[in-house]
Amino acid sequence: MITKTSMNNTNTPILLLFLSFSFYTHAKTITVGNFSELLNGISAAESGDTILMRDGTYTVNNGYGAQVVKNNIVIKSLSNSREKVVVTGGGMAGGTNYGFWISGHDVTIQGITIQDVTNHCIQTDVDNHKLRVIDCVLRNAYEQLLKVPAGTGKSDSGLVEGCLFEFTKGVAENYYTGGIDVHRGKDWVVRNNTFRNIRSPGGSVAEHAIHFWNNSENIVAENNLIIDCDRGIGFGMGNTAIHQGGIIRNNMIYHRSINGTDFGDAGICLENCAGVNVYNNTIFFDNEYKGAIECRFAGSTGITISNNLTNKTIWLRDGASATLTSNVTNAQSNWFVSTSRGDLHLSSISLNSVIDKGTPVTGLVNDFDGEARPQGSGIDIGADEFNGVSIKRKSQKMLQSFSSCSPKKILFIRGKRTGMEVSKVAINHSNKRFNLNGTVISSDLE
Ligand SMILES: [Ca+2]
Ligand SMILES: [Ca+2]
Repeated sequence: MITKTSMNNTNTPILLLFLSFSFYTHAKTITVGNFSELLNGISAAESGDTILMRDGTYTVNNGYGAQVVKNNIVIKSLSNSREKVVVTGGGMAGGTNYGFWISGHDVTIQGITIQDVTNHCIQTDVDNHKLRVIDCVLRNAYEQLLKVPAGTGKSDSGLVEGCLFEFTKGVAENYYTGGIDVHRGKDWVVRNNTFRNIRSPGGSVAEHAIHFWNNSENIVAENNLIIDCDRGIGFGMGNTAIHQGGIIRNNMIYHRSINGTDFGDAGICLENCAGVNVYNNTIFFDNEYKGAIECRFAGSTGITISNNLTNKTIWLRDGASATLTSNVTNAQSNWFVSTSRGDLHLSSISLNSVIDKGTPVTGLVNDFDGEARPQGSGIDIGADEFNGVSIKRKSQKMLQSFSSCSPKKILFIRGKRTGMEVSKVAINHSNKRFNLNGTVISSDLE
């Protein structure tokens, strides 16, 4: 059932006249437990209200989805467990258009899963402002998972943070799909999200995991993990309207080698983009595609590409220009913790090639993990700032040593990340022992 809780619940009669007014001016919470209650809750909500969704499955039963037309509404899970609060349609060919269709401004969707719909898990109306999608799962839509269509103005100040976008069977239903697809976006931040398997099954390449295209400006895409998607991050599209400004940094993008049909394409693609800064991303492809980062068309000017770590080309094509600084494009698999798992954190094997080898960039203050940069003597190339104690046991050598580590560092043994955090390291070369956190754990030092 639906329950409403006002922030004002005093029973003092003399104040009732005033409270009847303040009741409607104070935010309230509305708790719901199924899709019909969710629709009723959204209908009853006013600006500033929060709808709390109990754990459970919310089966879309109106063939369309939940429409949010009022401004300043929060819809979130009561438990903050996004896998336990599931809004589901009837499948990608099941006739349910959306999970949520949003024309209200300043709307937050948080801590829930939205899946198995025909069009989009979430779609806004045109010229939408301040959409926030936080800690959600968007999976299995026939078209793009999150869609912001083109109007005449801009859809501005959106935030997509900490979400998972995926196709659970490893590939999409058709090529006309993508992760985040925003037209005429301005001042959006897309950070700390994971994208998996946004891949075309045939016909043509799928859209990007993150795509801000015609007439977008000042977009920040940072600290995202993108695995096995046809295209990673795209600003602009085609040789038409210019995408202005923005930053793409600290993202990890991996694509495995796939037998059979695969449309693997660029990791980062700028098409007719002006003044975009692309720095400290890590891109590793085990497939055959040649371009890790691509800039296209003569409208692509004023672009800087710095400190990126790839095993594929940075490709300026079709008349594009860019300034390239301190990029490394010959990364090897063993420079990373585990390419097969898409874990592109640095291993100690990369020490001589990329660690402390980067160029300082204004605004670069942390890494993919949110850890402060620089660690050691300089910025590391790529998305990960190495924060480890590296020990090669069999070779009888210490690559680095620390008498104390603040903050804690991760222990690497022979280039592999262990689960051990190290706060204190002592090395005794006379008795061939080293001591981690007060415990002697090895005697094979020389
Ligand atoms: Ca460093
Ligand atoms: Ca790190």
